[in-house]
Order: sequence, then structure tokens, then C-alpha cells
Amino acid sequence: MLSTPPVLLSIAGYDPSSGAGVTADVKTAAAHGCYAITCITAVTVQTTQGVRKVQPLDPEMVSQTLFELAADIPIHAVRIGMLGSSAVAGEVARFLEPVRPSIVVLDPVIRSSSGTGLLDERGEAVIRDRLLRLATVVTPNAEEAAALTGTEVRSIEQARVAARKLQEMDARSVVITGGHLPENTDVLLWRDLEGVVHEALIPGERINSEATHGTGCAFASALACNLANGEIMPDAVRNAKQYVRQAIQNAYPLGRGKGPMNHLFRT
Ligand code: PXL
Repeated sequence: MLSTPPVLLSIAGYDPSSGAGVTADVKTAAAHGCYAITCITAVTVQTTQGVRKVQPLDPEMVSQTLFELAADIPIHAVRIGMLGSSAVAGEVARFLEPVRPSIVVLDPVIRSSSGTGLLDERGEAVIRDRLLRLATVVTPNAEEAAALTGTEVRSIEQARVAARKLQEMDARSVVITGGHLPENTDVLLWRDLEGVVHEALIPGERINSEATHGTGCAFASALACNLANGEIMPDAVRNAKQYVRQAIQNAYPLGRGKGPMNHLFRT
């Protein structure tokens, strides 16, 4: 019998165009030799042209899915993406609090790249007050980091300050992704096994491409898989960033808007 690969639990929304959300996470996990199981938090009406409608799931469905999955399958890493409502966010926290999985990548999705709100303010409070402390690493973009910390994040210096604030809010490690920062620089603050804090600035290259739908989801789930595969934090972040860049560079045209990356370019 073959040995079982690391299992990634993706807790996120459903994007019918498969650029973002759980179906994108399944592809990302497959590309990293992991097996993905999923808990859908919300369904969306969404294409490459944007999010038209969001319908959060019944929180009871989410809760039962999480507890039943965990009772059946050992989970190595969790990626939390779009939560859709404060009630669903609360159920996710209630599931994770007693379990405290060793790898939790929290992608604090607040708005889609096309500008649609994907979580209300009470949901943001659940992220701040209950989910951040469970996160091995939180991966906000500049806008999400600003919303969570209440500070402006437009420069690398401001991102460094916000990353420290998020760590003070109890996230173990923080990556503020640099898509809207100068030179696409990611700001990484991580705590090693002895609890010592390190900082790294990871510059990226701006890629001229329409295939950018779901890059945040792919980065967070690739990072969760890299950690599940035993990589240490700075390597896991650098490799996740490289995976996203290559998946954008290897994309084919699809749809009239921002198309998906090619998550499976390696195969
Ligand atoms: O990229 C944000 C996003 C959009 N749509 C759905 C998602 C996510 C992130 O998780 O799940 C359905």
C-alpha cells in the first residue's frame, strides 16, 4: 500500500470558476503532494469577472462537516480562507479552539480582488479575537492587515509595524503579502522553535498578467502544504511565493476577466 500524504483541510468558500476557494485549494494541494479535504463556508456566484453574490452556509452544516471530518481523518494542516459570516467564523473557531492543530494558515479574507465584501465587521472581530491566536501564520494583504490592525499599510515600513501588531495580537507568525506594496515585497515575521522572532523582507517581481484570480488562496494553501511537508517558515513562504509566480506565468487564457492561475503547471 502507498503511504498516506499529508492532509490539508481547506475551510473556504466555493468559487464556481475554480480560480479561488476550495476547488483551487484542491488543485494547489495536489500540486504539492498533499490530499485536500474541504469545508465550504459560503457559496458564491462568481466568474473570472468578479463576485456577484455571496450566500454563507448554515453554520450548523459547517460545524457538523468539521467535526465529522476530524473524527474520520487525521488532519496535518488547515487553511482558513473566506468565512462568509460571523456565525460561520464562530463555528470554525469553536471547532479549532479545543483541537489547536499544529499548522493553521489563516488567510483573513475580507474582500474579493474585484471589491465585493466577503465578511462583515462582526466576522472581522471573530478573526481578531478568536482565530488570530490559533494561527501558526496569518497571511493578510496590505488592505486586510490595515483592517485588522486599524493602521495604514501603504509602505514596507507600515507593513513592518502592522506585522508586529498582528504578532502582538497573538498570531505566531505573520506574512503581509506584497501585491500592493512597493516592489511586491512580502513582509515576514516569524517565531522560531525557541520563540525568537525573525524578520525577512522578500521582494517579488510584478508580473504583467490577467491570470491573478485567487493568488491569495493559492499562496495560503501552498504555504500550508509546504509546512505540512516539513519545510521551515522562511523556506515555506519563499517556495509558496515562487509557486504562485510560476502558476501565473504558466497560465492559459480563460474567461473574459481575471483568469485562474495554472495551479497544476508542475504536472
Ligand atoms: O480570494 C478570495 C476568495 C474568493 N472567493 C472565494 C474564496 C476566497 C478565498 O478563500 O473562498 C469563494
